Amino acid sequence: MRGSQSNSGVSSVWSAAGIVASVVAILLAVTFGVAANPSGTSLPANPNFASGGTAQAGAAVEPTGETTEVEVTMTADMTYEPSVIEVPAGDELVVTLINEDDKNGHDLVIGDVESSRIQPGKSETVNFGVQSYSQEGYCSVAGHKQMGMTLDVVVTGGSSSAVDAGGHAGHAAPAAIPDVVDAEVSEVYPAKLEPLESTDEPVTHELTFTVTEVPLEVAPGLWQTRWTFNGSSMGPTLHGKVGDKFIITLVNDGTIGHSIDFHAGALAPDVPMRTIAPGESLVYEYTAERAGIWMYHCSTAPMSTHIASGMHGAVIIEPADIDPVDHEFVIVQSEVYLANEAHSPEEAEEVNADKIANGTPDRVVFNGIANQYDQERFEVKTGERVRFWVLDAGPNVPFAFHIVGGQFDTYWIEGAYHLRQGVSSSGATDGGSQVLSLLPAEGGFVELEFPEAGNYSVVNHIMSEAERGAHGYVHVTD
Ligand SMILES: [Cu+2]
Repeated sequence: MRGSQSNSGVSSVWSAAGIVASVVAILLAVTFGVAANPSGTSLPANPNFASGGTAQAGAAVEPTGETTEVEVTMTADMTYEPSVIEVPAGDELVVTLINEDDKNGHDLVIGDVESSRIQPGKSETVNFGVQSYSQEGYCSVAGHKQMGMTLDVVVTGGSSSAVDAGGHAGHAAPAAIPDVVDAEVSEVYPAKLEPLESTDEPVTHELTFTVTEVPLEVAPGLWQTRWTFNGSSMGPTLHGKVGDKFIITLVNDGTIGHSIDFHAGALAPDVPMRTIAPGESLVYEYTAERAGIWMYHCSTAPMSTHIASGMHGAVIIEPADIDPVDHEFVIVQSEVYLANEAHSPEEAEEVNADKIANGTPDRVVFNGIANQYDQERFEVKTGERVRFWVLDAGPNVPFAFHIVGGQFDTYWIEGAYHLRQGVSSSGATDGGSQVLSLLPAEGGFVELEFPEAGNYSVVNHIMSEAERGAHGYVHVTD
């Protein structure tokens, strides 16, 4: 839907959606707080969120000393079978979980009890304890619950008022996660692009992309468990020219299924873009036929979650006659959706898939880390020619790339120059450009010279996104 909006309209649509979501969340909380739905067994019920007190009253149930044993299969369609478990009130619930999804790890959370992440073909028996009220169980792998991987635990014979009406209060829009005062990014992602070695011969690029799931810094002092290509805040930048061949070996060292989709090569996606299970690998081969700054990303569902977790990057295929410059930098914008306020790797949690679906990022970032180029600025000198390669990896937020105090004399987007060293595509010589406007997956480059020494802000000119971290500086010296 957002893709069809003009850029100027997007920011207002965005904030309007945010306001609507907040109002709806508040209304829900108020409605349920008053009505205290007496029987709705499909509602999530977490006593920790109880606001009306009804859940606590209903939760006190005599243990029967009996055990209800159930076998539940986890499927590749992101379902549990059966999807409803009936348990007499006071029984212990023991579930044998069998993962029949051949690509993904899954788990099951019921109340405070969580199974381990069960790998394809494996099973595990878990005691979820005495059941006193109906509640929803779900898979805690980021994005899976949102894809429908839930089941209902229906407690029979107990107090019918056991369902916690306050559960919805826990879904109200969370408070913004604040910046960490005086924190510095421990490892800044290098934005500098080295020039290609000059050869007219096609080059073969052979690389291994290893998928890992590791804690990384996403803003100064803030951490998140990221899903990565090769362990960094975004995947490596590949750089070549038309005619070059790329042979990428994808190795899945994660705990769930992953995949890769390179926009830089045209091919049938069926086989090379398939999801592979943990421990598996595949080889993805393509030849670059067209110039561009092409996105690549994990294409395993839900794709928004995999992209927002860090599984994206750029392939730069230079146009054949590109002009020489003194410096080249790469900026890939993406969004960060935090599940918690983690100030250390140990506290880090996976992405919050609800925030992705609601379009409420905590941070909007360049090369995977908010504000990192405020700390390590792009260093250039007056009069030097500088090229910025820019890509919007999304998954959701547009990118109005702008440099405060700068004007672009060269503007190339999605395969074509609109302006080259001050000459427009229609031959005019008096035009200039202020913003490179990109929707998710679009890319291009701009060039400019800086007229005098100073500090020039690099921003997403959708200013709320700049304020969320899509900001850096060019430091210009004489
Ligand atoms: Cu993935």
